[in-house]
Amino acid sequence: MNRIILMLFAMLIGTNGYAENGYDLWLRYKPVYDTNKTNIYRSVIKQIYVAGESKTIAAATMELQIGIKGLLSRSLKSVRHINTDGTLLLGTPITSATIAKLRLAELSRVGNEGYLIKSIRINGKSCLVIAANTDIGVLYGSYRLLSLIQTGQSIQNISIVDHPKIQLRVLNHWDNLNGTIERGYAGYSLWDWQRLPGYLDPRYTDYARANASIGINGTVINNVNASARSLTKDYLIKAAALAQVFRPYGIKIYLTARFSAPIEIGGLKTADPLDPEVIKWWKRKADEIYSYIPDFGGFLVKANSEGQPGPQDYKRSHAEGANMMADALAPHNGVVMWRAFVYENIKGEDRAKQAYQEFKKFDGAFKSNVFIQPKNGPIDFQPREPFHPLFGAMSKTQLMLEFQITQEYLGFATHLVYLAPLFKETLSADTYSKGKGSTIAKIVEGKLEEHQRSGIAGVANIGSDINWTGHPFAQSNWYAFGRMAWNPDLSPAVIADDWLKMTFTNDSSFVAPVKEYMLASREHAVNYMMPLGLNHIMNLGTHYGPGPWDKITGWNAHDYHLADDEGIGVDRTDKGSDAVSQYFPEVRAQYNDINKIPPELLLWFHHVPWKYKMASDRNLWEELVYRYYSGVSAVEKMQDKWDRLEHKIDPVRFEQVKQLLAEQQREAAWWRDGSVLYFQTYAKMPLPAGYKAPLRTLEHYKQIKMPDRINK
Ligand code: GCW
Repeated sequence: MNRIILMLFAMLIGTNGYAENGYDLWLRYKPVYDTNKTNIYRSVIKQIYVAGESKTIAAATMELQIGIKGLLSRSLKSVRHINTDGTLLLGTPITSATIAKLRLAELSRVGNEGYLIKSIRINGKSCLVIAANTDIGVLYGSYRLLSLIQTGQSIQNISIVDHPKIQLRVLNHWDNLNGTIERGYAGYSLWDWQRLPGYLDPRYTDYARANASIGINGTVINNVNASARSLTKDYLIKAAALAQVFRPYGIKIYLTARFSAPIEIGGLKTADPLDPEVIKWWKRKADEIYSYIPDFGGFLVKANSEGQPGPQDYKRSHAEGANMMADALAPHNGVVMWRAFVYENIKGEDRAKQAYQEFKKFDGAFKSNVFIQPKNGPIDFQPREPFHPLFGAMSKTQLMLEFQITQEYLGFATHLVYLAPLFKETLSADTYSKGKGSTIAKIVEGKLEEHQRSGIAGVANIGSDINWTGHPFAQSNWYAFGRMAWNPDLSPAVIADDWLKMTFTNDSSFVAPVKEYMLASREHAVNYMMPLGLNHIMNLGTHYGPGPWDKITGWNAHDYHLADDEGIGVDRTDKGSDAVSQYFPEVRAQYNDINKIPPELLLWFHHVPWKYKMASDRNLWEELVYRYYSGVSAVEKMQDKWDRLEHKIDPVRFEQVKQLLAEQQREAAWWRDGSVLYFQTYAKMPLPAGYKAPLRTLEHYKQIKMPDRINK
């Protein structure tokens, strides 16, 4: 009862006068609470002088007006000349003679999307200039300026020069035409196909604002398990309407292309990529798409994977399939993003080796507008995987890295798991392909092998929920993906810090402890789900909750952990499946050697005896138990921590997170107890002293069914 009254009260008043529902994401623009700072900010920005007429410049101006109004309670006067100190000047050397006259040398370094924000005296007046080579650069600079104020940083005497390190920074929506989302945990699809193109939901603009604010410049709006219908005229017109909303924000639309579309919607008898009719069909289709969407980005393709059609259906290769589509798009500058997530549903070769085996041989065979898109790890977005061996192995091919922002294997929208440390782990992994320092970040940036194009993708966690992502903290994963796509060198801590301040409060007594937890949260989840390199032991139907015992046809959970009376783990060394041979010698030597492999990847590469002595001095069984229990107790500690932060943020989001943490704790304990009891049947050792035994039997945990939910 008390809780309900509290919630109602909160809905009426909230901390800042009204309830916060999370809709505004990190673009809340709440008043700066430090009056000194407010006064300084106000003296630096008194009025705005905008050069340029485009919709993008209008979007930048609108954002600055809304932002400054919220942050500094000031309506920015728009002027046409610099007549006082405190003028914010926006534009490019093309749109503004004043900016052209400044001859800003930095602009030669920022490319098409970068910007500079600089304090400059013009005509004796102190001004703040946001300059770029393009209007999009000006828009990005405007968001950056607002974020400086949102996070309480100085904007006096500044000089910031920034530009993205990766060209294509793309969200992949796994949204179906019927409104459901594959692996989406925040409600239904944002795209209202029924009412498009006539009705443009204002959410589309807010979606574009949020993405532009973190530098995302592309979106694949439909599922990789694609429907050919999305390429029909009706749907292209709808997609074109979305493209029109996104365009001012620098966001291009891409579509997934079902390989068999020429048969399904084209009336052809085949989709053979070498068939002249098929080639003609895709060319015409591309021309048609560009007639509706002149800046269309290109196709994302999942071919010959998990039952999807592809060139191999006609005994043609991935290269022949991808190149045929690339030729159709090339006259329009479109690209093909061809996924490397392929494996046989029937058990045979080690699944971790399959993508490399299928793709490596085609290195150098792809057209210049093709990307090959591997996931971060060789199996499937598991809580922890070693990096994908294709990185470094295909130096003549543009590789587009795919992360999963939606938490398919990391607690859906129920668990607080901050993914930036996972992203960072992959980006900073050293492949040694060209000697020490050949990191995945450099490969993806196109720097290491000097590719013309570069790109990175993230499977979106966005849906129709009022706060976009379901869990309030899942917003941080969308945010972190964008920030790291722009600059892979950023640290997860800096990103968490910015996000917390913009999303909740600048109060350091809130930010510091919550940030600390966020940074460790992924490791905690690994520990209570799949520690020590274990993977794919979730319930195989729902992908939720523990299921190391699960058996379905084809691959079953046991194949991924291979527990027996001797030990546990999959031998992928040169004595086992030899997956280690797909890595460069330095990495291979480390992974192959049980004494050199980090414990976090131990059971991915080695089958290890239960009594094996770990560096911690515990034996393997004890270490496994230790990790499962420490994962759960970390969540419990976070619950205590969170309770102590009650009045520091608005009550609605406080209460939401509190409830979700309680769910997370229950489910973490379910993971721990089910898994420990199951593995104990092989290890045949008691729980080490000091651990509380699970309350129920293994049979009980095996029977737990995940409650129904939409879009699982
Ligand atoms: O992780 C698996 C998911 C599938 C998904 C597939 C893929 C879109 O369980 O739902 O299908 O990966 O990435 O293609």
